[in-house]
Amino acid sequence: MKTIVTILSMAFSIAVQAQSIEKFSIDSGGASASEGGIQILYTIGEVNVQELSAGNIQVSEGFINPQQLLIKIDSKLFLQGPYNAGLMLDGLRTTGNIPTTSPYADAITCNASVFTVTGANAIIDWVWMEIRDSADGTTVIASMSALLQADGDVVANDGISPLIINVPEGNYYFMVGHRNHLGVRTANTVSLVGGTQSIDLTGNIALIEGGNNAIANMGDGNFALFSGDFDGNGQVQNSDKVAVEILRGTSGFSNADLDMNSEVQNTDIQNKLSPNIGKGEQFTSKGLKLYAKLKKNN
Ligand SMILES: [Ca+2]
Ligand SMILES: [Ca+2]
Repeated sequence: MKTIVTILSMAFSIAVQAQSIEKFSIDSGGASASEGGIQILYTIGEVNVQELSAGNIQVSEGFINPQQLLIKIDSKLFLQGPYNAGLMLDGLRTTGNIPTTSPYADAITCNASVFTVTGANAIIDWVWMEIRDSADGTTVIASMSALLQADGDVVANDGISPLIINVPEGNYYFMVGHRNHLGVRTANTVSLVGGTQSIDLTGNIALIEGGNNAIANMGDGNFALFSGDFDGNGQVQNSDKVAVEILRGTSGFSNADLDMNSEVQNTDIQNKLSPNIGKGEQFTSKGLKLYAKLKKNN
């Protein structure tokens, strides 16, 4: 809209100068203007491709390109590993072990200063978000890394703002994943339109595909993504346990650190992996998780 108005304004400005006619502006709501044998009629959204000329005046009209609305997603989720009484513990942050580069495929970065925030908005870790096709819940339309706050808010890489996604307005499945937790997908499509859309995955199990098989009931009204998927294959299995066992005693940013306190310990296995063996993601990820980048040795 802005483009065509500008073109028309410029064209008419030229005409005005050539004809020495008093200047005036064309508003953006649709109107008509005429001078020197040329009449311009326009409405917003109208496609009108033609050349107009009279004497030395020439006006070109073209396509109006619709501007895509920005969609903001204000989502919320909990991870079972660091979950503690309505918040998540930020042990990775306090030990300086969250990388400024996302571990997922897009490898976006953040400023280290986002990790200085404490309390409910302290950053816990990176998570992965996908917008999937309404006609096929396995087809990914858009995806991105995001940061997770202690109170469950999923934010952009500035540590504060809602995520902004670049997709046409419409209905989509929404999926969230984490490097050592089982991802979840919405049971139904979510309507995404311009403005900020709230998608809270912490308190209503009916929103989650697979219900109780997909997400852990924390017993206090909140639900959290199952911990224990060390190798990121979408299932918590004995093979995850075996792999974590040999990493006990190591520290840092590790998929084996299931409670996310920066240490790989027996408690990670006993409390955050073994109880979940047999659990699996309740949506199709087409084999290995597309979002998993970290492998066994991390
Ligand atoms: Ca696994
Ligand atoms: Ca741990």
